[in-house]
Amino acid sequence: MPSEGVETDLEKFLILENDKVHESLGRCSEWIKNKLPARFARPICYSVMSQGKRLRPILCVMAYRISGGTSKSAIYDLATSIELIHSYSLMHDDLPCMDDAELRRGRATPHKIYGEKDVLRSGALLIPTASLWATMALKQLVSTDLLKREIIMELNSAAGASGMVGGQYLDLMAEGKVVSPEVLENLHRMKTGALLKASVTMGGMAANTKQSTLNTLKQFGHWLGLAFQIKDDLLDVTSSTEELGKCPSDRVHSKSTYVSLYGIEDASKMAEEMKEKALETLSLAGLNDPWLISLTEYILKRKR
Ligand code: GRG
Repeated sequence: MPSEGVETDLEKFLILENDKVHESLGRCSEWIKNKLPARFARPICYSVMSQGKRLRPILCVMAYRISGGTSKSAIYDLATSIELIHSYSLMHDDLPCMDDAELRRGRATPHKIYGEKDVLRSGALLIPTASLWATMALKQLVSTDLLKREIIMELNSAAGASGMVGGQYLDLMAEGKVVSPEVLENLHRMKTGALLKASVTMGGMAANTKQSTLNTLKQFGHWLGLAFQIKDDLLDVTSSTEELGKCPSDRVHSKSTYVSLYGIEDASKMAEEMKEKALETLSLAGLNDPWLISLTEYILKRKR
């Protein structure tokens, strides 16, 4: 539990959790290396093993714990399946046909090293790999086939047309246009929010928690996802490329963002409001887990 220096405690907690996620990603990368020619495996390993914040898998593990999940190590593999989807989305998002980015997580984007073709092809492999990795983890975590199927459905729905890919499509179509606040919120809810929401939902489901707790986690994930994306928009204009470890910014692609629509001050207030709604959701349900509360606060305080 966090004690007196809550932020320092959270930092330590995140480092420990990050290490466990990293370990699972390492095993998954080895598994991929053993199955595929190096030309395919290298871009995947480069991307998956780079230093991300690992928020999605960490949220999944936290939700599992607060839903009563007994600390089975396989939960890290289930959580890692979400990070695999996130990794492929970053590999593809950075490609010349999308954001054409040069820098990600403080180093060259995969296609700058391995070329566009190989990154496109190998990135796609992470989609079925995520489902396989999750299915293997679920064998150890969950006893009924129905629940296993529902968890895999949750992952794939969040990643697909009504979630991340659908949101990315809307985002690409909106380039150069000023969209309405409703369109922007929907786009972000799908592109970024869906996977964050699925992270906590899958954690709760893996613990076989009751429906009311699942509903709370989904509602929490919804607000957290929006707060996270508004903060992402804010960081895009308030932080340097060095601080963020990525480029270029949304402005280069003339994207509508919370900042372009509302300005820095109002966007900051909105992020704060969404975060408060996320915390209120937990508190109303009596899910006052100190780590999850500090992580929620951190999402708005983060510098990258
Ligand atoms: C075929 C249309 C189509 C899409 C393919 C590319 C793609 C799928 C989706 C893009 C989704 C995307 C990149 C959303 C942005 C999410 C986001 C805010 C990422 C940054 O997340 P962090 O801050 O990053 O957690 P780290 O590096 O810490 O993992």
